[in-house]
Amino acid sequence: MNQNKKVALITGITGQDGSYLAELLLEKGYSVHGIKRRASSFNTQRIDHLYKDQHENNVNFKMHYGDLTDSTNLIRIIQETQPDEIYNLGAMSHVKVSFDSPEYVANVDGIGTLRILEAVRILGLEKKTRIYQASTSELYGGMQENKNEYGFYDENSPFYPRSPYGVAKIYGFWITKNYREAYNLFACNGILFNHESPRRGETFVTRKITRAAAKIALGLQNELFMGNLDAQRDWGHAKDYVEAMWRILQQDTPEDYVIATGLTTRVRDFIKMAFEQVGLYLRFEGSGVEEVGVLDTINFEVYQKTTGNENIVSSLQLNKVMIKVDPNYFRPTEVDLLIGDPTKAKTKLGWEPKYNLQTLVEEMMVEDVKLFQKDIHLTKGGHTVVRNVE
Ligand code: NDP
Ligand code: GDR
Repeated sequence: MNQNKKVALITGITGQDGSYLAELLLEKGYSVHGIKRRASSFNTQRIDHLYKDQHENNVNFKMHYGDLTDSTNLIRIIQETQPDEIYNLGAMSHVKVSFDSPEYVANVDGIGTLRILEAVRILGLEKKTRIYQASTSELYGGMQENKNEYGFYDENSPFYPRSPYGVAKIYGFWITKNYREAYNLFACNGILFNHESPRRGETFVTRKITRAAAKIALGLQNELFMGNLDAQRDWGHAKDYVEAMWRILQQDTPEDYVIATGLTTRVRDFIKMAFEQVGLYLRFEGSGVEEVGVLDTINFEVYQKTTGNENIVSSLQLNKVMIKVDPNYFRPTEVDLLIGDPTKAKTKLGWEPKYNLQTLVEEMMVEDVKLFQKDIHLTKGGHTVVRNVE
């Protein structure tokens, strides 16, 4: 690795954000180290394009096996790499799944953060190493009375987490703040609202929808089972949000920042936007969208308009029931509405998102249509293509 470059260590590098952040830091001339978990099959699809033969000169991207549950491993990797910046993005990040594995989530998402902070202290790197902690809008829990006077969550809004994930992350938030105050560490929380992309994990709601819309348009799928269609989220693009992470660590003083778009959208409206990208328009059976209750079983009708996208749509049986609400996707406690106020980030960090929800949905749909068109070609060529469905 090149000795003169700034060094970054990313936990969670194989995830959505880790992959975009690695790209950004390499573009900025960093040497990038990432921690990946050992798995029984390949888990590096999102970063394979960054990988270089380690025997070449000046390789600036290196992976290390590791896990946030293993202090010895974290201490060793941090000692070896001597990072200027650590981005702690590793987490079991699925809110619904956290109800199934609450102890594991506490260990990884909560205590894992402590392990990183302690490793930096044990190694005497307090003055050298800056730390970014991936905090989340799930800390607010959607408590409407805790929004600020303008109706947003900001850096001063109280927390009220509503899942084992949120509770584990609140430990991560406070231990980061505590180590900053107790030991003068340059450790910051980015309180990021939902952010998505074509690389989003397939079981999060936006990607589940864009994949399904693409498959339905291509005639590969007939039905989509969803959870709470009335949840509202402040959705941005992951590429914009990793830029904010980097900016947070370039400041003179360590502080916490909300990163959000300031707009919120219902899940059902995201569905409509995604389907419209492939020329499919949704309406509810016998009633307008607004009249349907949250927990009802809902049947959608799909109809087609002439939009110029007809070439994508194939063998679709119109007016067939396509989308149903399955209570299995409901959470024991739900976060109904999130909307963030990014004013501090915009004024202090000079952060400005390049995407809006429309361009985000367009990009995700284009990529998912391409993905499944490729599958169709492969299948026609006699190959077996297996992709999991949620
Ligand atoms: P992903 O789920 O896409 O990625 C999570 C990453 O963490 C993966 O690389 C995963 O590895 C790794 N990981 C999981 N468990 C462990 C472990 N025990 N030890 C080490 N690494 C582990 O999440 P995102 O990229 O979307 O999010 C990045 C971070 O930001 C997470 O901490 C998330 O909680 C937080 N966040 C995300 C938001 C969003 O909307 N995306 C919003 C706010 C916060 P593997 O690939 O092997 O599973
Ligand atoms: P979230 O994201 O829980 O906000 O956490 P997710 O996309 O899973 O859910 C968003 C909302 O959609 C509702 N929903 C469904 N969700 C999923 N996954 N599948 C469904 O079928 C479905 N139907 C409706 C959910 O109930 C919820 O209200 C994400 C993660 O990235 C966290 O790691 C991060 O901290 C927060 O965003 C900010």
